[in-house]
Amino acid sequence: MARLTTLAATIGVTAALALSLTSCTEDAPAAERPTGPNVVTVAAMAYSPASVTISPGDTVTWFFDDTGVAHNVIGIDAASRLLHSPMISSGQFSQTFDDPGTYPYFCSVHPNMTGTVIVRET
Ligand SMILES: [Cu+2]
Repeated sequence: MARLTTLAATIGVTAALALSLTSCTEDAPAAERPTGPNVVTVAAMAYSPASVTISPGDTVTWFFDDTGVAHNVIGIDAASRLLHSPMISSGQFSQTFDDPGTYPYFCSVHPNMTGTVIVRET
């Protein structure tokens, strides 16, 4: 009897999953998260991952997806010369890093949102 109940539950979950997959709405397509290894998602009041390590010449892309809350990417100290994105609630911002070093940044309206780009030595 217990086995039957488990089986029924499994079928129920599978059916629910199939239903949710087919009921995706087609209107107002959400922006697709860019693919690639150096993408930082800006959501839930945080940068994720908060730290990315890249090689010189690599580009980091921030994908803004925080349900309408606008954020930016502003470099701290020396990094401020390189990192200054617009304040946006959707879309993306990319920056190429040519020089090895550590580039800390934050969101100027939510200073507890912080992240770091580390450009390794060649
Ligand atoms: Cu913010």
